Amino acid sequence: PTAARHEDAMSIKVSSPNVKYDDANITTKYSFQDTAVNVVRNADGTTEYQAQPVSSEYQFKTGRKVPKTGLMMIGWGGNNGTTLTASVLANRHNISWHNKEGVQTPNFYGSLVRASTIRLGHDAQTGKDVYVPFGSVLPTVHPNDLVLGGWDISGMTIDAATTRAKVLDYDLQRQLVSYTSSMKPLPSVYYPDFIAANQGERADNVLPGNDKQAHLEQLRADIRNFKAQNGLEQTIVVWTANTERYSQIIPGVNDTADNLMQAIKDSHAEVSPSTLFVVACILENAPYINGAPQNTFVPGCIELAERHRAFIGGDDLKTGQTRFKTALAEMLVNAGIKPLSIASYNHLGNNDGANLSVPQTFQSKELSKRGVVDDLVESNGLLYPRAGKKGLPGKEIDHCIVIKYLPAVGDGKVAMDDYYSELTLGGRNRIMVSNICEDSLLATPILMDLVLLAELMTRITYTDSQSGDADSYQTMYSIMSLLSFSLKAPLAKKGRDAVNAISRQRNGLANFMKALIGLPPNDDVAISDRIW
Ligand code: NAI
Ligand code: DG6
Repeated sequence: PTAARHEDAMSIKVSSPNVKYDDANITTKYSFQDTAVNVVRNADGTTEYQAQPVSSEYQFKTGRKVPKTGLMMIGWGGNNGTTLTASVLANRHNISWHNKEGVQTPNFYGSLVRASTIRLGHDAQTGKDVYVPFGSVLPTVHPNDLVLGGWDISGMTIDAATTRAKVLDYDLQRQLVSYTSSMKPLPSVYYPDFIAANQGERADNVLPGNDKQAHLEQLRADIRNFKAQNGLEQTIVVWTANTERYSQIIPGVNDTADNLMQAIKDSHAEVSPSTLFVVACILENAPYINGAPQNTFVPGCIELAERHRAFIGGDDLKTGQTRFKTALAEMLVNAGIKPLSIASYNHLGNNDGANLSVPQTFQSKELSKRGVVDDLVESNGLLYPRAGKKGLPGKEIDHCIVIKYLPAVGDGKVAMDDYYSELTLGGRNRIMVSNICEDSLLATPILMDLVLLAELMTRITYTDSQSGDADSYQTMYSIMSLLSFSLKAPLAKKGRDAVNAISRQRNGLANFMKALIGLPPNDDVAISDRIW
């Protein structure tokens, strides 16, 4: 038997003149309320904020039919790829297993979509808050239904790769073998210059030659074949392969869509494997998510995605240390306490750690881990004035990232953080946090969420035309910024701010979901609690 599905046992029906259900879609009218501000700097040195409430009217249409969906993992034979596979299979087949704690049963703990709730509203009788499972607000793919596949430069079948990963209890590994022994990753693109040399020994499953155009065609064919062989209506592709070094951004090579396509034809050295994959996905209309920190989405790639109205999302999974940081730093700054420095140490012993032990790949990870408090600093000009007092940090937090490879700790990454803050009257506050991550078990549900949400994004269309004319509906913008809750360095449209603060990310997503079923956002005004 398959594990119980909460959506089978409950449903949400919205009764409102702004909501229309038919067999195919939920159509809603949504009024987006915000405040437009003119900042006027007066000649006498004062500043006036001229604020005006504004509203914009939209109609959203969300497809109700969940398509048969495939998930192709790049790096399928790695720790995350094998653990995600195990999670889907264990849940799908309801496999229980023994470890030293006793009998374990599968679940989706750690998944925003499958294990968290959203406040729907208040109970009409008692006034108490009513919460519903996140995944029940709109139809989403059930992870048990995902058809799994992917690529790896290592040709190990998934049973052997699961053993290599050393993440799961042996009794679970053992029971998965009958499913995983026939799962073999497709040969992948391997350009050794982009990842650490210590990965070379596992690269026994690679596409021959150096012709990048031929590699692109092969990846496109792989996606098409996977779809056809499995009768899929949708396929999502995630990069859960090694962190690559940054690609150089070179005018004439990867700065525009046309230049990037030409650079692939020319097999230019700066076209990375991950960029080749995303180009293949854009051309095959398969949403692509980057679970690692490298700059896969070079400007030419973003332009190509925009041109094809294809969906892309990234970068880098927000799992342990960073998730905590974007919660704790937000709490401190929003409480008016000034973090002066954050020192973040990590040691880990899995293959990700081995790959990050060289400067080029470490730098990609360092950049993605270090940028995550920038928006908080930007938000509070009282704590972080543009120019710091002499000798003191101004518009910044001293923030250092250290990652060391320590094979003995395996997948149990140790993260240690020292938050050093300034209090009133010259006081100092120190919070030291230690976090043993079980990296892949944190990452797997997050990868799953990204896939489920990306698929949902493909079923949403909107119009700002008041007629709601069917022809006026268009798909969402190519960069899926609503995925940011699960990402360390959320990609944003050029000129827009990326949001890192975790409660803003979650509220944004939850309120967007509510808008799609015609409900107002949770604004926490809770008026009745305040006035009587
Ligand atoms: P891993 O090293 O165990 O797995 C990566 C897999 O990618 C390996 O099997 C490798 O053979 C394969 N690979 C390398 N280059 C490839 C290519 N060009 N094509 C196809 N396959 C390729 O790493 P793990 O722990 O699974 O992490 C995967 C990625 O996710 C890493 O980039 C890591 O930095 C990132 N990440 C992991 C998090 C975690 O908590 N586990 C959190 C955030 C990001
Ligand atoms: C060292 O931090 C290794 C990394 O791959 C991380 O384990 C991973 O990026 C998760 O990072 P975080 O900061 O979300 O725990």
